[in-house]
Amino acid sequence: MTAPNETGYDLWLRYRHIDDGRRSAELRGAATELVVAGDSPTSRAARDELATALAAMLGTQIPIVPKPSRDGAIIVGTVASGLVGSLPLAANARREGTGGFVVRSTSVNGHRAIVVASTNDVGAMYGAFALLRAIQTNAPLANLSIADHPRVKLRMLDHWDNLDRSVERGYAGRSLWEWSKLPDTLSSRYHDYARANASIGINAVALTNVNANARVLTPDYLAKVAALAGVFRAYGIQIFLTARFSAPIELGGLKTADPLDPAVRAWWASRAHEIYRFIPDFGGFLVKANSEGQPGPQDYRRSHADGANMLADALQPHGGVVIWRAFVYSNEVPTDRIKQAYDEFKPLDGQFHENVLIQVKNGPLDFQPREPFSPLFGAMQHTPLAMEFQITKEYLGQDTHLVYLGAEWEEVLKSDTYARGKGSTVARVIDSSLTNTARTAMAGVSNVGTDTNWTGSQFNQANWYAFGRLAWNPELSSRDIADEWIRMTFSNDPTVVRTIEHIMMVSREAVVNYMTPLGLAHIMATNHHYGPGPWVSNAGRPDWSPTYYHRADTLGIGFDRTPSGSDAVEQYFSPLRERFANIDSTPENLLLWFHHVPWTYRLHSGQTLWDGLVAHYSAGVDTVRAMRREWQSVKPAIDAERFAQVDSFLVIQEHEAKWWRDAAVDYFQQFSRMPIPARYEPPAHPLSFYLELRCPLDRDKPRCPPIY
Ligand code: BDP
Repeated sequence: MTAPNETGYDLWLRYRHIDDGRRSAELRGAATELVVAGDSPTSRAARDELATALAAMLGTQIPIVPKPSRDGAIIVGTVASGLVGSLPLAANARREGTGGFVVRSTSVNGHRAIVVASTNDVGAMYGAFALLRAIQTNAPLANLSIADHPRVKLRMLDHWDNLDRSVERGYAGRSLWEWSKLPDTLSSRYHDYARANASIGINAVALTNVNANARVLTPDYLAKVAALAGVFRAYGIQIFLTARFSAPIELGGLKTADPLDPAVRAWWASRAHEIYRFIPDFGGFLVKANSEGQPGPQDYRRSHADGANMLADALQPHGGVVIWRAFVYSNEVPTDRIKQAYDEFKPLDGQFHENVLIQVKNGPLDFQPREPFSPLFGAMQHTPLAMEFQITKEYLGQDTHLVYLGAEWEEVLKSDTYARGKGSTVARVIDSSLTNTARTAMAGVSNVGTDTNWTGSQFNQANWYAFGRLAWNPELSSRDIADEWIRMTFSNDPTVVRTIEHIMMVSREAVVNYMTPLGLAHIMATNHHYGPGPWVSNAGRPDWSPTYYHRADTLGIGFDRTPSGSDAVEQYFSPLRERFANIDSTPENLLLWFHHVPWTYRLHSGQTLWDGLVAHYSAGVDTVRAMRREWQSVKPAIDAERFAQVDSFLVIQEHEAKWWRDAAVDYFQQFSRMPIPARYEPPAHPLSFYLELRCPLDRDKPRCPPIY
């Protein structure tokens, strides 16, 4: 039987009818009636989700009753409701804290039941989603025993959405926020977006681009934001806005935005007051300042701490927080760009007010396919540091390339900073188990837009999903997360799960290989960041140019960041700094990040660096070819519509992997002057061909015409 076509709109919340007779009988026995305590908007959201999902999976409505009366009730509620039964269960639920819950197969008044209990409505809703996940992923229902809670308090999506509905680095259509129709018209997508986020524990969203427009802080827009907050609130989601640092000048008519100027401080205080009049549970501001031309406190010779603290003081009476980004670099500063965030922020450790978090990109450069973790993690132990991952794959093939980012993020989170000796992982900085800061946060730059499938491709949904799950618990394994997502999104068939999981798990190393192997970075085309451009040397400023990063010459390739070079290694704790400073102990996958390496250097494989570079580039292409074959093998189990979309994108990915590989190999060969080993295909075209390729001017989806 062929599966009915799906667009992907339903994400991982598909709740398809269960055809397997055994499983269907099991669920029928475990879900004879539904009891959801309370009538808050959040309890109603949980009840509606469960009722709709169970009806769809069973093919019949189950009764919603006020009290359990027979075997097989699903009972959801807070401990205070008294409905969720026994004391030990209540004690467990309490231990899980805010947002935490237990899901347990148990007995209530002599009847078999599944109980979802929490101390709070949002926790009970998360528990309901966890139960639905267990059902969708085929977990046995007779002995459920889940106790879980979020390890990170703010789990946030950052939308880089502009007020004209364009999306910076968005590859999935336009912005979801229909500003011109708000507040009177509420798109049904807002609700589905909130459900999807809540189902993975996301509890905050920044609606607007970090390259901010001050107008979002005006009453006209605040009324629109309040309407969105009205939809999101039931799902436990708080709204943040980006604050343009110069807003007091642009909106307030002041002559300055100096954070120490009393009039400026008063302006922000009254703006905050007004925001909270519209949105009483407003989360706070996300700020990009003195970065890439954005205004900031340094325009007035004040520090990042002065700027952040001024906004923090404005929000403090209302309980709001400032999330201040550490993504700063300046072309007036002559040092290695990757050192600058640390140089700026490390000296400010301890100077930020209590309601400030510093948001740090995972690596010290800019969301490249592979970077070492940012040395700020672990270095600022008196300041809450938020992780910033990029879900939208600006540098990793954007909408079309299949790249599962869970693997990348796991690598970052598991990295050991050695800040307090061995075991001081980045995850432990983020969840504060290492640093003990009261506030914790993880943010992901959203990949969501108006495309029917939300994220531009079916597999990009997995990255939204994985982000939420890792923000909930940074110790989760990306493989386990992939497993859940595949089961909910495609199928529980073991062969399908195994095959797709394999595709996903190899996909990240594939993209590293065909774009930037062995620690290369930032060698993509300028502006749109799509496709290879290692030859670019005039991208406006030196540290935007690929040649600045790869430094290929006839002697070798790579950026010397040892003490004899930029000494960026010095920003890491021992023993990492020594490990990275020494070419022999540097992990090979970061070799060219830290060293300028002779072409004839011997890699662990025994190959010369040049041969190894060609081997990695070729392996990237080969892996994509294998991914295509593997995808073909699951065809019978996937609906035609989604199958075909993924399949056609894999064709693009294979072409473009080869384009990347051939262009890079041609280009670097000019410097190595060594032959391409006979066992690898020669590039399809000479370098001049790639140099002359021009991508069409499509701002949203830059893509070169097929070239093979
Ligand atoms: C870079 C993007 C740019 C963003 C910037 C940022 O190319 O569009 O504005 O990051 O994070 O990756 O602020």
